[in-house]
Amino acid sequence: MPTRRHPDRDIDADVDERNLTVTQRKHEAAGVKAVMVSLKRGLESMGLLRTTATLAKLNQRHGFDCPGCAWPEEHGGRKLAEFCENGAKAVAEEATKRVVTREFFARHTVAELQAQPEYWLSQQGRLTEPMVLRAGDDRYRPITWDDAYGLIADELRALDSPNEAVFYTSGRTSNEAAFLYQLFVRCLGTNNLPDCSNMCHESSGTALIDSIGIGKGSVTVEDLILSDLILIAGQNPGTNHPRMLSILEKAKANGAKIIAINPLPEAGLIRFKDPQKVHGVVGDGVPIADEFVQLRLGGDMALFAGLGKLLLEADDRDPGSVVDREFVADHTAGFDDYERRTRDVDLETVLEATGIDREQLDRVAAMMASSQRTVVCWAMGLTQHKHAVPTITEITNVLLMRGMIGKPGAGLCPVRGHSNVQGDRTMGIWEKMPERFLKNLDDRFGIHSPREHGLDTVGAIRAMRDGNAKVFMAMGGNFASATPDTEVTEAALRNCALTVQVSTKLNRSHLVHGRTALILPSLGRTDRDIQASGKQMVSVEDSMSMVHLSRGSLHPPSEQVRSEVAIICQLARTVFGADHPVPWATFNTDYDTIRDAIAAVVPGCGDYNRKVRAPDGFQLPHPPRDSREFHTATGKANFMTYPVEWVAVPEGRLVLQTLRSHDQYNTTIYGLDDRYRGVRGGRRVVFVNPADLESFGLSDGDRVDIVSEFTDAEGHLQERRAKDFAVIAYSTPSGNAAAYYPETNPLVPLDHTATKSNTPVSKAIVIRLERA
Ligand SMILES: Nc1nc2c(c(=O)[nH]1)N[C@H]1C(S)=C(S)[C@@H](COP(=O)(O)OP(=O)(O)OC[C@H]3O[C@@H](n4cnc5c(=O)[nH]c(N)nc54)[C@H](O)[C@@H]3O)O[C@H]1N2
Ligand SMILES: Nc1nc2c(c(=O)[nH]1)N[C@H]1C(S)=C(S)[C@@H](COP(=O)(O)OP(=O)(O)OC[C@H]3O[C@@H](n4cnc5c(=O)[nH]c(N)nc54)[C@H](O)[C@@H]3O)O[C@H]1N2
Ligand SMILES: [Mo]
Repeated sequence: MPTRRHPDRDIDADVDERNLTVTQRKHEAAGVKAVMVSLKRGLESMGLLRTTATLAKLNQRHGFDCPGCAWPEEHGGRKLAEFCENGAKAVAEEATKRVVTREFFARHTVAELQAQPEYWLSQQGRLTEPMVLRAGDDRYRPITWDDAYGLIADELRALDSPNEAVFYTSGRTSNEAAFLYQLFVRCLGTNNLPDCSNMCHESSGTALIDSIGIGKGSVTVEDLILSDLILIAGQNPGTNHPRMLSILEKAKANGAKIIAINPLPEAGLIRFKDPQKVHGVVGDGVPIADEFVQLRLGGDMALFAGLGKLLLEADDRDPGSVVDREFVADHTAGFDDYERRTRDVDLETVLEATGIDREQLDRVAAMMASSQRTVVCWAMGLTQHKHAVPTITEITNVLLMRGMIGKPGAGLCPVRGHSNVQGDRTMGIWEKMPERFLKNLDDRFGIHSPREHGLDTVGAIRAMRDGNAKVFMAMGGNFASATPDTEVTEAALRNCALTVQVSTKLNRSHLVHGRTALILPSLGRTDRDIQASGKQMVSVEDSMSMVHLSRGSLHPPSEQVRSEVAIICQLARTVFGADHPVPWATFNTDYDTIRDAIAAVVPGCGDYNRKVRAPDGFQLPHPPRDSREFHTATGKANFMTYPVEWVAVPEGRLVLQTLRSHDQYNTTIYGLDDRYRGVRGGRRVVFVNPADLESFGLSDGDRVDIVSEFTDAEGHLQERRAKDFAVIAYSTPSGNAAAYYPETNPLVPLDHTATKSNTPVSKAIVIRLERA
């Protein structure tokens, strides 16, 4: 087994953005180029043998789950390695032979590292041993694991209440680790379990729980293939869920029509070349979208309200042809109210809010009216708006009216981000888990879980800012960079007595720290995990509720790196002592024992150890999908109505969305190119409609500061500034701009969150551009 390189120097990462070039944006995604890119990247950081060995195990039945995204495999599809460019990048990032050692930390003060961009930090390689930054010291020093656990235990004991501690989770954590983490936190006595989902699909969960009684999507991959119409709203699958494209291509081959709803003409929605098929290699690619609805940011709620009205009118012309009366009568509540309100929708308002023309609205309505099997897919373009929850509710209303839930080929498809973000929730990572789960937990272990709701991500930042939370621990992720209002968040983290980061790679959250700070290096998905009883495996849940095993096989970056499970168990033993009702030592020894506990506690997970070992794993129950049962307050699926909202653009201003380039995984930057959008060698760019540029007297390539404007809770006008961006004339609706996350997170106001879900509004920030 090849060992990892221990460099005595830093890894070069070209972070000079002065070589920025902009070319034509790409119309198609994937193709041979993508495969070449992925192999090259693997070769550079993993070496040839390791690259072939690793990519061959990706998403295989006996391999590991891709840490790239939560898109599922097809049934039986896990026999063949299916990989995509961005999955390979995610793997290479973790499986890299580069390492960050104690010598690295000795060479650099924290202040020096702070001056490095995120890209440089992640390029240094895998973390190899626990490090501590003590109060007053200028750099991280090695610490033993036992001393690290002791330090955390001391700080936790010093708190007046367990509610002064916050435990964040990012969505890569396995089901086993997530289950133990929430158990540890609830044994401590708090529900402060914010997670990345709070910034991601929280709005989907919130809307769907009210409407259909479960916060998860109602379709499988097979449903997509069977559907005759797929709407893709607010999602860029070519970059963020590339494997979804091959399913879309299959659906298209079966005759499905696809409607892309997006302010930007994203590559992949327009054309896709399948690298595993010959015609993808030589041909022009298959045009994916039959209709491209280039709507204004935040126009989706109005769009679906308008479509609802047109569908009701189509039903008037041919009663029963559009509204599924039987489904509505048997399975839903609130239709009359919905119908009355939707008939009143003003189509002029819809056209203004969306910026599309009446002909296109009619065309889309006609496609929906004649469809027998409709799926609607969505991601961050819908969830990160102030009116995200009502928007997703409106989409649900339209599908309910048409009886498109709980039948083959139709349904709701929120496409999740992190590879196990959905599983973490199932396992109890939520600041407000339902009573049934908590009671099961208490019964199984003889503990008393707290019932008072805990802090979500935004709540946690406020609590740390105000001195109400003093210990911050993160199971993965990069809290400092991923959260909104960077300046405020960084000050909040610095306000803590202790910050603890369980991580695989160096990131900014290690450098924005409390009075004392710990870095605890953990194994990743690709690493082999050996405990006292032998080799361990973990399990994950994908975007469509399929649960399956994942087995890493690579040699870990050092002997000192621990699994997340081991870290939690050892910490719990230090905090609670050996005499505790939870068998932490046993859990650590054999992960099957954790799965037995999961089977007893988590609804739908009975007989977990056996079911998860089936070749393709097993699917968690989903009452609406399985049997058209809706566990809501009314016992039916609810039509819910909210006043139609959209995003107005103030005079002389723009509304900015923050999004991902083709060369990053959230805050981990792989490189400075966004090939599909034609940007090379730089990330500090802002995409603006050419007419807007002209009206501001700016031209393509000019340097600007982006200044966001908002009113705070006291009604005062506030500003935030992100400096020195190049403007790029781009196809985006007039009044709308786009720039990359996390560079623009300083512009997102902390208190600017979605109604009901409290998700930061990362897709609609009012800005002005100032010449730099
Ligand atoms: N390679 C790679 N894969 C990833 C990630 C990654 O960073 N890199 N991140 C993972 C994670 S955690 C997540 S959550 C997903 C994110 O997956 P996406 O949601 O695809 O990610 P974003 O880049 O935020 O893209 C948002 C899309 O919505 C569009 N949009 C923005 N506002 C609106 C709007 O108001 N209406 C409509 N209709 N469209 C809008 C944007 O133009 C863009 O196409 O991807 C996951 N997969
Ligand atoms: N402005 C703006 N902000 C956003 C978004 C946006 O669209 N716009 N998107 C939001 C969304 S959708 C999300 S999901 C969040 C993402 O927020 P996070 O999940 O917090 O961020 P990531 O960048 O995915 O975290 C990367 C870090 O996780 C660690 N890591 C990776 N794998 C593992 C592992 O297996 N174990 C452990 N312990 N650590 C690991 C590495 O150290 C790496 O540096 O950001 C949100 N923030
Ligand atoms: Mo996400």
